Order: sequence, then C-alpha cells, then structure tokens
Amino acid sequence: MPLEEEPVMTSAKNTPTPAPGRPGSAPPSLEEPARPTGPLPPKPDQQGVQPRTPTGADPSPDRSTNAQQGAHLTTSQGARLRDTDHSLKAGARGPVLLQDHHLREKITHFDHERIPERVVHARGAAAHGVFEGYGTAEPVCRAAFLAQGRRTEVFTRFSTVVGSRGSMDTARDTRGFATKFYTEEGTFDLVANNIPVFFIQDGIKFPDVVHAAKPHPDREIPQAQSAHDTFWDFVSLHTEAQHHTLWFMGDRGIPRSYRMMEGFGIHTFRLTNAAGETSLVKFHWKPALGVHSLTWEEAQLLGGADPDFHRRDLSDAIESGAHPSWELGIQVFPDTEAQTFEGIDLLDPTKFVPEELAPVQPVGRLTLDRNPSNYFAETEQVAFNPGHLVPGIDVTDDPLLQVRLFSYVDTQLTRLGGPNFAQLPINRAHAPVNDMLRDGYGQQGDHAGVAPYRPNSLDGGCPFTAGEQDGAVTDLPVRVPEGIKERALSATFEDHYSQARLFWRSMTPVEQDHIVDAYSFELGKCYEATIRQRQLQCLANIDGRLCARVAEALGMPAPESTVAAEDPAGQVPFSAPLSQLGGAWPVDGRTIGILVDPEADNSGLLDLHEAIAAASMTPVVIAPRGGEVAGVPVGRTFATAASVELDALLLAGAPRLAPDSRPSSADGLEPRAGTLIDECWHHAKAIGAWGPGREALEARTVPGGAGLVVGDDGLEVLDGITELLAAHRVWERFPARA
Ligand code: HDD
Repeated sequence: MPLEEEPVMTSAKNTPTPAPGRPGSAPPSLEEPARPTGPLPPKPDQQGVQPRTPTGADPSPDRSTNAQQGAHLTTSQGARLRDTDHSLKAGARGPVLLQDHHLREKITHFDHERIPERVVHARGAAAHGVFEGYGTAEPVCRAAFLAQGRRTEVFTRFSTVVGSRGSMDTARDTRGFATKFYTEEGTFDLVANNIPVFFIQDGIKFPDVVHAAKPHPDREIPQAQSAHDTFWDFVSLHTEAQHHTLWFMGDRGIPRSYRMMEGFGIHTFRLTNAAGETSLVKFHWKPALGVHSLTWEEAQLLGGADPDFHRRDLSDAIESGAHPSWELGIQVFPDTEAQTFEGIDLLDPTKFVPEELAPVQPVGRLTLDRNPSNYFAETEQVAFNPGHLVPGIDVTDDPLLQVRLFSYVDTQLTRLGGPNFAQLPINRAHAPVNDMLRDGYGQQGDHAGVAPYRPNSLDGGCPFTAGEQDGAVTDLPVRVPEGIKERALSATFEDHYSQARLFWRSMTPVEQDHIVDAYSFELGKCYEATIRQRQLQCLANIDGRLCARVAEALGMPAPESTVAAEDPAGQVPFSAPLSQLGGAWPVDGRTIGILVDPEADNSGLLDLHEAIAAASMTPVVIAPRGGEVAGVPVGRTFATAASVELDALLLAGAPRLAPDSRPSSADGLEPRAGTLIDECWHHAKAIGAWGPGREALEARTVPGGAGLVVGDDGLEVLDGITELLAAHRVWERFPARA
C-alpha cells in the first residue's frame, strides 16, 4: 500500500491555552480530526532555534528531533501503527498476548517516565532569553559575553528550595535563580539565589541544613515549609544560619513573582581582565520591575487557589509580551591577600557587602522572552553547575563554593542517569565542543577518529590544547595560604549576628511587622517549647525589640542578649537597598481584575480591556458566569476567581443576588463578589470603581480610604490605579504596629 504524503506541519503539540480574558486565540476543532490536518501553530513565545550538537557536524532537523515527526503514530522504531487503544488479545474478551510489541513498549516507557527530582530546588520554572553586555565590565573582566553589545543566549530557571516537584510555588522559602549563559567561549552558569547570604559557611553542612528543612522523616510532613521543629532545632543551634533565616522570614521569602526578585551570586568570585589583573567581585541581578512580595495571607491562600502561581505568572507575562528583565551588576573589591573588604571576610558566604560600601555596577541586561516548549526536556533536564566558568571568571576559596564544585556534577549522574547529560539539548554548549569524553549511558555523539587520548599521532594529534592567546581558561597563580591540614573555620567567620541586626534595622516598620508575624507563625508551629525558647535567644542576640515582640506573640518570656551589641568595625548602621519599599516601578505583566454585572450597561468594557492590555498589563473580566460580556471574554467566573491572583481590582458593576435566591449580605451584593472586594481591601490592593461599582466599593471598604479610586468611567479610574500599582501595594493601609 503506498504511503500517504506527509503534511508539512506535523507537530501536534503546543495547543495554545488562552490566558484568562485574553481574546484572539483560535479554538481547536470540536471534532477529532479524521485525516491529518496542520496542527495549531506553536505559540510565538515558544518558537526558537534548537541548540547545536556538540559532537560532529550539525545534525539534520530530522536527527535532532526524534519525536513528533510525520502525521502518523509510530513505534519508537518508526513503524506506523493502526491502533493504540486496544491491546492484542486472544479473542475480544481473552487474555492479552505477550507478543504485542506496541503494548509492551508503550507501558514500559511509561513505567520509566519519571526521573529523580532535584534533591533541593525540585520545584521550578524557566524561560529562554538573551543577555546583552554593556562593555562596562571590561576594566575588570575579559569574558567575551560581557563585551559591549554582545548578545548571548541564556536559559534561566527559578525555584523554591525545600518543596518537592509538585509543591506550591508560594511557600515561604529562599528562591533559586540559576542562569546558563551559552557563550561563545563555553557555558557560564551563575547559580544564584534571591537572598545574598547563605545558611552555612562550609558546604560539608549542606546535608545537615537540608535534612533539617525537609519534611520530618517519619511522617513526611510538612511539605515545602520551614515551619516545623527540625528546621528551627537546627538553625537555633547552628547560629550562622540566623542571618539567612531572618531574610526569608522577611518579605523576600514570599516573592510576588519570579520577575520581581533580586538575584545574588552570594560567593565572591575572582575576575581577570585582558592584562591579567585580578579583582574580587560579587554578582547581583536587579529586576527592572523592582522587588515585591506577597502578603503571608496571600501566599497561603494561593497555595490552595493556584499552587502554580509563580510558574503561571512567568509564562503568562512572557507570552503576553511583558518580557521580564534584570540588570547584571558587580560589586568590585581589590584582590588583596586578606580577601576582606571594610572588615568583612569576602570568603564568608553568610555575609554580604552593603551597597553603601561598594556600589553595584551594571555590566549587562538579561531579558527572558521565550517560554520552554517542553517542561521535561528543558526545565527538568537543565543541569547547572557553579563550576561552569569561562575565561575571565574564576572561583575563590569560599568553603561553601568549593564543596558546590563537587556536588553539582555528582547529583546529575543520578538525576539524569549517567555522565552524558551535557549532550541533552538544553545542556549543550553553543560553543564548539571537542572533548575526549567517550561512551557511557545515553551517549549521543557519533564520534569520528580513533584516538580520544593525548598525545596521539593517529588523529593528527587532534585535539590540540589552546594557549591563553587562543582563549583558553587559565589557572590563576593565586597564592594559597600556608597552614596545617585541619578541620577548622577562620575566626573571621565567627560573628553570626551583626549583619542580621543590620538587616532588621534597615527594614521599614511594616516590613518589621511582617518579620515578627513570620517568626510568630513559624515558631508557633513548633511543638517543642525548648526549640522556641532557643530561637528566642537567637532573636535576642539579633535585636531585643524583635525578640520581645515574637516572645509576646508566643506567650513566652523574652531572654536577654548574650552577645555584644556594638557594630563591628566598618559596618554601616543602616542599608537602604535592603528594604523593598519606596520607589515607583513599571507595571508590566500586572493582573487587573474587572468585576462586571452582565445585566448592567457595559459599553465601555471593551475600551477598558484594550487600554489595560496596551499598558502591558493583563485584564481579567470576572462575572457571575462564563461567556462574553459586551464582546469581551469572561476570564474568571465566581467559581474560579480568587482575589489573590489580582494586583488590583476594578468594580465596573455590582453583581447582586436575586432577593429570594439564598441568604445574602445586607448590601445585597453577590457574596463571592463581596469576598473579592474584602480580600483586595485587606491585602492593601488598589481598588477602583465607577457607576454602580461605586456603591459596592463604599459598602465594603472604608469610604475615602487609602488606595481607592473613583471616577466617571473605567479609563479615568485606570489611570489612578496604574499610578498606585507602581508602588506595588497601598502601604498606608497597613498601619505599622510597633
Ligand atoms: Fe545548590 C541546586 C543555588 C549551595 C548542592 N543550588 C541548586 C539550584 C540553585 C542553587 C539555584 C537549582 C539549579 C536548577 O535550577 O537546576 N546552592 C545555590 C546557592 C548556594 C548553594 C546560591 C550557596 C551559595 N548547593 C549549595 C551547596 C551544595 C549544593 C553548599 C552542596 C554541598 N544545589 C546542590 C545540588 C543541586 C543544587 C544538590 C540540586 C539539583 C542540582 O544541584 O542540580 O547539587
């Protein structure tokens, strides 16, 4: 039988799912197609080029993608199948036959679809993008990707640390911020976090802190939480963890969005310029949208309403064209033998250098502009490693970093099933690769030649080693301090409290309230009174007032500090950039709910919807039922709407219950509409209203209260709301308690 001609477009994946309220995407057909037809086109934010293979010549497109080719279902060997729904049986009601190859292949492959999740940072979301160098790093760094105007493809993965792969995005936790720069000189990975200091000073303690933070081993609860005894047992005994812990008890532990987080390389790295001179640096990512957080209540509600909140937020923003971006910056310190700066030990990863002492100097911009097209292939299989460095960037003797250099390759061997994970498309270098690594599980290279060893004469001596003039990575002749072999830590690592105190002091009163609430919640979840008591002692050593407030909430006595309260030499008393408040920021990608009453006059709704989208924000129409209102699709019904998904709420109408339908509130407002307004008010979100919406606003909030905008029509109100959103939240609605 002759084979049918293949249609040109063959992939059946990438069915677009329109974001709530976003009109325009063509819906798939109601019927299952009977003949091959062209599939729905890939989403614009997913189109991209495949990375090139590291071994041999470029593969043909057919060889690089061994899935989803042609219109017909095949076995993994390419044989076409005419049935995938019925196993081969001895008679329609008889037993299944072992000879059914397709059945066995389908089930066997399915049985092995899962791989071990990451031992930490299991839950994540990622995106492709581009990094553009400013050229400003040239005086200190010779890495080519930092050159002015040089554009380098990147892949960035954000993550929580503690929860497993299916856990909620909004857990209180540190966030990972790992970026792979596919540079022409090899791949550089900046494997960073959203907090500039770490829990521990020596990598040998990493299993301890992770075991303490993960769920209790007997019952495996709680998931993705630090609010339990083992975590607080460890950090209250291991006081170098107190500084990091204070940061994530603060608002940075519950970011509003991955797009609104800073990133920090934490360790000090050593850079070399073209003249061979070295400097010590710390890397920073500064988000264009500013640093913003959820409230704790929002984070908890989102855990139920939308556990994928951050993942969805990132991909929706990219899909809608609101491409998140960050500036990469460096703090530069002289490379002295002491490796300290203003009294701060640069090798201690539990310390940061306040920006007042060393400004962050911008060296380039990262923009994320393309969503992955396959979560498993890209986001799950990407393998970062702080040891992936390029000429011009080197490590220091920070004992945390030194241990990381071992751990990352090691973990991929189990997670990705063998030593060839660098050949997975997402991990392939974009620079030419010519290694002598051979064979092993999952080998995809079809290596030519007979001499994967050096020296050789059989392959013409290839590959040759490169000199510095050929762009080779060089080992810097850094002096190693002389000493005896010992398991010890430098005395300069001993101060565990002074920078935590600096952080606490630098918070605004409302941020301090959030920290007090976070400790009160977390310690309130601990069963053991001795652990709460011990942690209160640590808080007393950070700041007496912080300790007293948490102790009061727990109903326990506040201990006295046991450490010296004076600041160490060189420390600033206060550091403004540590606070997230103040300033005005772009509103790109913010979500604006529009509550409508379909029975009312909604003539201005389409214009309002378009104006919000034109301002790079996402409008979501919320109505009692689905369908369309005045030509605009309903994004959420009362059954699916949650206030916590919104950054601001517009009341275009006041949907009411029929008087006899069921018990209603005194104002007659549909109760779920009332809850939306109440929660937005309570979470200090901007709320606007016009027409009948004004009545609802007055009934459910404090008339004339902060962050309420009323006007004659939606467009007028939108202006006021956009202005309020630039500050993220209506902070005046949270009166400071202390
Ligand atoms: Fe780590 C993953 C960041 C210390 C061992 N780490 C991982 C990821 C990030 C970080 C962002 C997720 C990467 C991804 O998205 O795939 N880790 C950090 C930072 C640290 C740090 C900023 C301190 C400054 N890590 C650290 C230590 C060790 C590890 C001290 C071990 C001694 N980290 C790992 C790991 C992971 C990992 C077990 C799990 C999955 C992976 O590597 O690929 O090797």
